[in-house]
Amino acid sequence: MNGPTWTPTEWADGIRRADRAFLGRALSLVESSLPEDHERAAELFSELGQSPNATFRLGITGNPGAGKSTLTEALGMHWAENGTRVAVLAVDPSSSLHRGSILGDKTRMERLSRHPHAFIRPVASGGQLGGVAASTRAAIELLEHAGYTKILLETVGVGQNETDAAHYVDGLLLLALPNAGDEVQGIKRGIMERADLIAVNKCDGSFVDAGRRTATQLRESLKWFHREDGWNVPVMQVSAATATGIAELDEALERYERWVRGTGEFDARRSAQREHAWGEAWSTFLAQWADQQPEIARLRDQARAAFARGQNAESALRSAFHAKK
Ligand SMILES: Nc1nc2c(ncn2[C@@H]2O[C@H](COP(=O)(O)OP(=O)(O)OP(=O)(O)O)[C@@H](O)[C@H]2O)c(=O)[nH]1
Ligand SMILES: [Mg+2]
Repeated sequence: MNGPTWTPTEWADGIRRADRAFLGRALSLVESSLPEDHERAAELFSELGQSPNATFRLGITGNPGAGKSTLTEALGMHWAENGTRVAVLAVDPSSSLHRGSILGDKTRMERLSRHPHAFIRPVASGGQLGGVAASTRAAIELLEHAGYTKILLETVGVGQNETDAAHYVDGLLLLALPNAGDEVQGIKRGIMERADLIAVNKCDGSFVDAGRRTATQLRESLKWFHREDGWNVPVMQVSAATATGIAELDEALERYERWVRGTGEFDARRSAQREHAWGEAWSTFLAQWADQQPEIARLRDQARAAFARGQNAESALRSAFHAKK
């Protein structure tokens, strides 16, 4: 990334002041696919030190069109108006193809994006060095160093490895929709199992009754899932568009946060996520480092040639590296 050459200390001070220019550039560094940008980011992180723990990271998931962006704005506004500093990361799988849907989301979060207590950042879902999970985690840490205490992560990727929100959030909110039939909507079992809270959105106008019925159905189906940690997943009824039920949702979230911190589950999740981060960082680092060692690169090329001739990849690598000719 080109641009001003700030020293790591200047960078870190800029981040701590939540200077938007510094923050924006630092976020681009961690999203970059250039190794030299990652070197600069690594320097910045070592200057920043350990990230604050008193933050809450909430993932918002749900089928396309469930109202994730609208709810992100409504909840974000609720927090920002109460003096909480809130940052939004919108992970959108389609953004690596074209930026269209991100722009759509941005305009939908128009009020929040103008709020002085808020910061909104679209996250592209491809091309980052070390993968989406690594750059999203780094982005979250930067935002926390900048003093944002609530981090909202809009994602559609629950259950998929790369964009899996479980790798970086403290709580997951699933958005459902009122539905008239008796079948519970096409929400995958895996997502139901992972949600810490469920909100039936669009409970407004003619959907209020259907929303209430859907909430009851969802509560019924939750009985079939056994949560080992004993948390009772609340099912809320909200309307993101009219900001109805948002204060109640916030209360439920506070209850959840108190519970998750109180049981030690919060720390357990964060350290499991850190372990995961370590694994990813180690593989990325190792691969880059190894490519720079002439002897290793020579054996890699030898294996690659065998692979090109039709040998199985792993067997080609194993024979090249064991043979060490
Ligand atoms: N009636 C009603 N419409 C809503 C509500 N929330 C969102 N919508 C509408 O539903 C549509 C989709 O909302 P979004 O917030 O973009 O949904 P999303 O889940 O972010 O969608 P993707 O990011 O594309 O998956 C928009 O037209 C919204 O205006 C609500 O509470 N009530
Ligand atoms: Mg959206």
